[in-house]
Amino acid sequence: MSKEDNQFPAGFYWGGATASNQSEGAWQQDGKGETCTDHLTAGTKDIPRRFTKKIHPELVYPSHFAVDHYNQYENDIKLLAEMGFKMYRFSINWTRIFPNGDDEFPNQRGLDHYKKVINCCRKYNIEPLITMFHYEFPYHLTEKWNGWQDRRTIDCFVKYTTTIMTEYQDLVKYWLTFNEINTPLMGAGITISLGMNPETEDLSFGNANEINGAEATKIVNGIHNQFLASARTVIEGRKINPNFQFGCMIASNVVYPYSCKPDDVMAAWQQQQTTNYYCGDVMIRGTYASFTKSYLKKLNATLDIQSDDEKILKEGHTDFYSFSYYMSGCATTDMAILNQNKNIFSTAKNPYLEASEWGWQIDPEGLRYYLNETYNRYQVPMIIVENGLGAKDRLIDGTVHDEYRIDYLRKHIESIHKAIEDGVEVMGYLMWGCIDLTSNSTGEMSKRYGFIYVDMNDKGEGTLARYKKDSFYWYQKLIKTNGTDLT
Ligand code: BGP
Repeated sequence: MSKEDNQFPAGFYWGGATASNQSEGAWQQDGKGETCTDHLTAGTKDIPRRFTKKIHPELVYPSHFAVDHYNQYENDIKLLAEMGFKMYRFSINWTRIFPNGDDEFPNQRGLDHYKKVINCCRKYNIEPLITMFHYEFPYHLTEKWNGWQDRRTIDCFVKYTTTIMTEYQDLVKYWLTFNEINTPLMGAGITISLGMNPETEDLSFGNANEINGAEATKIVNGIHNQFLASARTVIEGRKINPNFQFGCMIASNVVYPYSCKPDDVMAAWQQQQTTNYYCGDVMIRGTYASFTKSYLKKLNATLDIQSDDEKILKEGHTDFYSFSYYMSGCATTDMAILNQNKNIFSTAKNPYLEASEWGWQIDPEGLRYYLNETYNRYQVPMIIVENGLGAKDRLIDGTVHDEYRIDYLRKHIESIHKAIEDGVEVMGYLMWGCIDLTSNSTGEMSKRYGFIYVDMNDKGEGTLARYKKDSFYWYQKLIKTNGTDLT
């Protein structure tokens, strides 16, 4: 691609993303309460993370230490600024503001902390993008009401979001209400996202086809309550500052038919509808998709829609579409193929694609496809808020030669450029885990994404020193040239 061809729109938001529970550590500092994620042990690719009701000192809980971003944010944001970041996405941890989720008054130390973080971004002309909920559910509300199963959780969430929107009304413009709101429908996040049934949590995904009956009813109603909480947040937010912009956040699921057999084509189409559009439609259009009835029937689930719900959803829809993109998969009705080749999102492996060390199949073309597909449906600005390669890095002489990561990012960014040429309105690109952090699915520190290496191992041991990888300088150059120099 020649340099002239590779122009990104002026004002394009280049940057990166993190989440409180995976980067901050300091899990009990300054009056923070416990989240469900604080109860998850570390796992590996083959050993699932476990939820423990009690915290056992001999076990490893990654969120307790992470990379100490809570105390090191100033230096970290300075490094992001050195790369030329235009936007930084991070989450506010609900339990730093309301430690139990249902407290009468907010925790001032939590509010002060995030004000400092936001001001630090502003100092470097970095636009903050705040995720209000990124798998940081107050454990107290899990014990009290089984999380999002209970409608009273909606009021608690709206109180929390109204508090932070009021507090930061002149400092923040862009907000995401719920991270990857659709993951429970893909078989993960029942505890960390919905705050339900801790003992059954399985973050290895892959069991979406088994969700049915009473379990499915709980999930669809839990998500419905999150839809309402999001919509009410948007409605309240617009009163606080009419310039606020709200985004949905969907874990994108690109599903190809495994073969051209019509059954496979239909299976792929249906999976894309139910995993992407079921939530996307409510969040962007403010209404449930037409296929909802047949989908609920298939799940044997009943959705409890009450009198004002539809009006609230309609009024509180979000303004832009954000999503994470890591991989694609294939759909087939042939259970032998599916079970033999199962991919992370209950899909079959694509024989044409390579995979990361964790089995996530790398497919830059799928990103162009997804951007086009989704934009055609919603016609609202889109932003990629997570994308990247989790890999084992080797620190040699104070740096990491991560050409594999540069190669991954380059191909995905080229694909975004093609989508822009196709006519898709793309606001920005935020690389996931711009500074190394703990993995969500496995809890490992050794699954690294960052431009910045952090000296910390899977057990939480290390100096926490930060080192710039080769990709750091590559991204710096790319931002400086607004995407024209991808070499
Ligand atoms: C998304 C989550 C992130 C992040 C990312 C990478 O699902 O929103 O929190 O962790 O996936 O996944 P992992 O950390 O498992 O490699």
